[in-house]
Amino acid sequence: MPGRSHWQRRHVGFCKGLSPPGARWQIPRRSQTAAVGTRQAIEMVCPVKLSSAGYCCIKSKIKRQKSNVPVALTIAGSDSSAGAGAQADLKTFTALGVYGLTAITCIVAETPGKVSRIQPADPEIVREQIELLLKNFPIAAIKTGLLCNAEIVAQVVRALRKVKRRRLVVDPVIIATSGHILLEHEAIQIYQRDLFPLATLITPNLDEATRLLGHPILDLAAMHRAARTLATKYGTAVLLKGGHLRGRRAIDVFSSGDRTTEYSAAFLPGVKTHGTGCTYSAAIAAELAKGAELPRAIAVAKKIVSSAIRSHFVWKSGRGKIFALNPRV
Ligand code: PXL
Repeated sequence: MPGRSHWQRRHVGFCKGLSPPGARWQIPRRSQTAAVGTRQAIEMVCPVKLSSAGYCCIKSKIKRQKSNVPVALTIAGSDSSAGAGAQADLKTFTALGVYGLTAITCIVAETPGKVSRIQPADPEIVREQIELLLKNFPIAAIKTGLLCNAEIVAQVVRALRKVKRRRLVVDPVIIATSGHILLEHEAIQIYQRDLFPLATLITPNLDEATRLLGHPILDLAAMHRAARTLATKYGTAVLLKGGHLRGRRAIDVFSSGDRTTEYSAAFLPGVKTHGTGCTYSAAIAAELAKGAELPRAIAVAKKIVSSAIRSHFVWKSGRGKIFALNPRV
């Protein structure tokens, strides 16, 4: 039915089987509106007078229709500048054709490069958001971002333990690109003891891995060793992001304990990125939600991040330039 709106196609399609051959369809004008599935909406397009049974039959068909768009949940902070946090995750999910849900852990007042203030959410409301969403949506993958404090990490662990077939990407957001410390010592301990073992994948950057291992990681060989050590230590797969080494290529090292693999892309200098880690882990979660295996999900996500940096936005601001990633396929 070319040229007809989704609304028209839906109702006309359902009514057609019930009408006599040659019946003329009433296609509503744009100004005529009625909610999808209501009796008024169905009568507006149907060429015959419907009996109650006919109406019920159409209505139940409309009700039974279900979407097959994959669903992913992000448990993360809100970044006012929308380059990182839950906002970045939602943009990435949408770019990859995944329906995104959010459980907000804190509100961060910031612009790229400067965190001004962080207001944590009540840990109970964080858990309630997650549990409510898990009960009501077919969530195929979950990612965590900034969890803010020890109480919130504990509640997130409590909610996630109940998830059966868990596809969970944990981005251990400890330090912002600006250098701002985002997580205190006690929270990091709960991550290590309780959250990492639940994860399908953890995605530390070099600063975060240094904090977890207690020693600096200075070159690619050290990255391979560190990725293996972290995978063994926490019993989960690890993607150690090397973007901060500032070579000609941005190389990440994946380890699932027994072997390590490199994911490499050209390093793009001069773009002051903010939210690359969030975008990367969200893209991995989105691909997992679509059914990809971990190595393929990482490969696709790496391409998305590189493209988001390459096609960045830039604006003039009072103190120079302001950059934003542009996640798209
Ligand atoms: O990029 C780390 C990060 C994650 N999540 C939120 C943030 C930031 C950085 O500041 O604000 C909400």
